[in-house]
Amino acid sequence: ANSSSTMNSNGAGAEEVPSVPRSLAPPRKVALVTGITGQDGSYLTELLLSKGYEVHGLMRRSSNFNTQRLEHIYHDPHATPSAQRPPMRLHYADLSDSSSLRRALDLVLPDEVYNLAAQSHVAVSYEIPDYTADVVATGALRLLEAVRLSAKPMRYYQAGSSEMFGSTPPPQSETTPFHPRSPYAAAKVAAHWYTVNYREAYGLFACNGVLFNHESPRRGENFVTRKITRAVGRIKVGLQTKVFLGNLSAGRDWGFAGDYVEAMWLMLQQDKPADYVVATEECHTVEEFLQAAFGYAGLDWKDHVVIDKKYFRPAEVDSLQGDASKSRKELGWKPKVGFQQLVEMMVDNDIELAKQEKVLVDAGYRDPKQQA
Ligand code: NDP
Ligand code: GDR
Repeated sequence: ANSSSTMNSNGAGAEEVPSVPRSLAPPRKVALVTGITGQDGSYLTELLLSKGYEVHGLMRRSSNFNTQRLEHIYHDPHATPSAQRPPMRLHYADLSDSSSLRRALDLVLPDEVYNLAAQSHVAVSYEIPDYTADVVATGALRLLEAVRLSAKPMRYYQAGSSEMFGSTPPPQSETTPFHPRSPYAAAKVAAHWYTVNYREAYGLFACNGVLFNHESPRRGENFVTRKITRAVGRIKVGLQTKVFLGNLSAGRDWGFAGDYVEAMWLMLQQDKPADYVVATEECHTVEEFLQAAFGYAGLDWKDHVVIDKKYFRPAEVDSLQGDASKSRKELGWKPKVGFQQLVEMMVDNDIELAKQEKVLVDAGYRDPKQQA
């Protein structure tokens, strides 16, 4: 018996199924991904499957289905023979529960572990600081400890963040001092140093990716880029007229998530473990993002944006712009998607989504005031 589980035929639930019979499967690398249901988890899963990996994801229990970003990858085991299904399995676990992490590692015995799970919203981390620290910092420590105690050697990737630089001015590189400005950022700094410590103390192959903001059509809808592009789509088709935002002058180095997961994988393929900054090396303000997104849709953002103080943070990170020269040189990594292309990709996606919502609204199946 084992605890492996998958989505049901709606692609959204979870139920008990037997694990992949290893003896019958061709030899392939095995990866374990925490946070598989998130933006990066879904892109990383696609990348690893395309490289021939067997991918195991850890998902937390939720009262709602939380597997929407994986629906295009998942095949119902009752409808599709196992030989035709991608080698991907989901298991329940939680970063706050060390026994679940140990059990998952013992069951899966991965070659590579990608720790992407987090309470990843900076503003929300002020509302739930204990929980954020528990999952982001202590969660990483729990997983590192489980990896260390495992009989099989495993390579470990830690999802670090440019938020760790906080108020230290740009450009920010691997040698820039951290000055975190939120409970989330402080917890990521702790996770960063736990990872360095496990590398130095136990010789673990453990890497920190210090990734600057990366976005996509799969970005959570309460991060500023997606909040803006969702609003552009809905305004364009007449489902809303206003969007409420906070600080428009903050600068971010925004890249495409699909490019960034490649850097994660590259880090674990090197001869030696190290830490790497991953960034486009360009900074744009939230206002510039507004101009690009509304402008692309033929709209003027000033007609639609209302400033609401509730979206300002107790402490802001004013300006982030990475120096990714180490990743370029040592990993051979560079971003493929630029700022304008990223904005257009997200706006195109969200106009299409809004058109689908509009059909439901026009047919009386949906209240136009209802947010997505
Ligand atoms: P998301 O918020 O989209 O995904 C976070 C994932 O973590 C989700 O799968 C979520 O599950 C899961 N999760 C949350 N809490 C727990 C928990 N207690 N136990 C297990 N899983 C949990 O984040 P991204 O994909 O954007 O980011 C991935 C990682 O990279 C995060 O660690 C983030 O902090 C970090 N990061 C992100 C950057 C970005 O710009 N996107 C930049 C730098 C770092 P559920 O789906 O159920 O919510
Ligand atoms: P960030 O992303 O905090 O950089 O963290 P977010 O999109 O939340 O904020 C970016 C900037 O936009 C400003 N802002 C608003 N932000 C949100 N969410 N909602 C608003 O209405 C709004 N108005 C203005 C913010 O003040 C901020 O300056 C993201 C997350 O993915 C982290 O997990 C990750 O570590 C970092 O990126 C790198």
